[in-house]
Amino acid sequence: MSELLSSRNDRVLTLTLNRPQARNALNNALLEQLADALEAAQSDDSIGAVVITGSERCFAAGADLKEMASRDMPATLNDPRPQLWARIERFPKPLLTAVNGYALGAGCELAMLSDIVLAGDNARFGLPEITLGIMPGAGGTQRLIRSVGKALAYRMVLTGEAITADQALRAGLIAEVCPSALTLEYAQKLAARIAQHAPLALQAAKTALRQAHELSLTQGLQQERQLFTLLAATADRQEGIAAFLEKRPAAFKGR
Ligand code: CO8
Repeated sequence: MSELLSSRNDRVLTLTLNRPQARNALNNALLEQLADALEAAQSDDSIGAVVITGSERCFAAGADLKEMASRDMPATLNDPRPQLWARIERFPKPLLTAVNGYALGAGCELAMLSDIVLAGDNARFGLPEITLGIMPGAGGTQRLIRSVGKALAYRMVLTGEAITADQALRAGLIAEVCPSALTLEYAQKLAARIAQHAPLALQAAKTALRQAHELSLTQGLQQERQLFTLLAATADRQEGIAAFLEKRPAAFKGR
């Protein structure tokens, strides 16, 4: 059976990590399948948003330690992983994660890379790399501190201890805590609500939000204005405003 399952419901694609024997550890093959699936979703106009999930007990237990154990420094230097992560990160459409159980190491990094994280009340987020004599290497230090701030980021990275879903919610790491049996359903419903909006507007909004961590406020405001101005050239902008004024639902076309 494939280690990445995919299913479609209307405009939402769900990708399910499926390596239960390794607690969904993200080996290179699985990361590559994820990158391939997202690139296919990118060029498929009928997909408006993607949800990545794991099992009810485990989202992903991190990088595959059996694979990693065999890599020395030169092999780590030439590891295709950074390129695989970059391909996943480039996905321009809304990307949600529905997390139940453990999201550790690279699993936590995958959730942090996504745009919106929903978590079951049984979820645990952690970066345990320090306990293995290593450190986070796929965005863990950089994304965590930007998302939860200094105090919790240092504590999590230097102790390797995980936090609960409620702590993650309070810290701003995730958007919502759900009963674990409903996490995926809630995430799919949220993704469906998002996916009904104009695709170009969603993409522009995502681009602007992402740049907030890269640019100065002045540069970010300029880029926001440019993207806002570009959207004025879209048919969907005319349609969205006309639909509001005519008191009818908008029929967006992605143009
Ligand atoms: N990699 C490979 N196999 C794993 C992993 C993993 N990360 N996690 C669990 N497994 C395997 C176990 O070895 C075990 O296999 P086997 O049956 O053959 O012995 C099987 O899954 C079941 O594991 P457990 O019995 O431990 O399952 P539990 O349900 O009791 O516990 C946990 C689940 C809590 C998730 C536990 O397995 C665990 O702590 N796993 C390791 C978590 C961890 O340390 N993750 C960090 C990995 S390092 C990382 O992500 C760094 C990324 C940096 C990348 C940089 C690239 C450039």
